[in-house]
Amino acid sequence: MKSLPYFCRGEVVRGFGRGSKELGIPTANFPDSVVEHLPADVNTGIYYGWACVGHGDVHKMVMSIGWNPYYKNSKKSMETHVIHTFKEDFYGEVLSVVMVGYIRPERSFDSLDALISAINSDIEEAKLKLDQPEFLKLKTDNFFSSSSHSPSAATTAENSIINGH
Ligand code: ADP
Ligand code: RBF
Ligand code: MG
Repeated sequence: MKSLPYFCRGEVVRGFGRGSKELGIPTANFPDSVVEHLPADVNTGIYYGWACVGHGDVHKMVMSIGWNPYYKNSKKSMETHVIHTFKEDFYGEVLSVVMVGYIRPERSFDSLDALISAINSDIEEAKLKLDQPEFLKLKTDNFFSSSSHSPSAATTAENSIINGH
């Protein structure tokens, strides 16, 4: 995938509310504007990379892009689970991410438990992969310390400038 690493940011919006309640794995959803800017070669599926909320610390993340076949969503989503325990929700804040690698395609499962196990193995794989020097260096990329982290900047025309790499 020649578009990786792929940098983007956007305001965290409300999704279906299923991540934390049903799965125990919250996912911060990006608005449509961010989803629509994805390059054509960034396929749907599960990715790993780095993420930061507002001006906060950079953490490991896993991201799901697509239609959640287990739930048969009609709308394409881009949802990030940040591998960190936050004290509070961060709806309305700006989430900055860099996607660095691809894990697997999205698929359906026979049970909710099977989906949860798959997500937990994705998290373990992401943790290991991101410790490799080539990926670790992106954690300190200037992208995460640049100034355009305000919700207004991220939701307006600036998306066309800040998405991409
Ligand atoms: P929604 O369907 O609205 O996205 P979720 O159940 O997926 O609801 O929960 C996502 C929300 O949980 C995020 O928008 C964020 O505010 C909060 N949250 C708390 N901890 C995390 C985390 N580690 N990763 C992602 N989101 C988190
Ligand atoms: N949903 C699916 O339907 N199939 C999947 O294979 C799948 N894999 C996921 C992997 C990760 C790492 C994450 C964070 C989410 C995944 N999801 C998948 C999305 C999940 O169904 C979604 O986060 C919840 O429905 C909450 O919106
Ligand atoms: Mg979510």
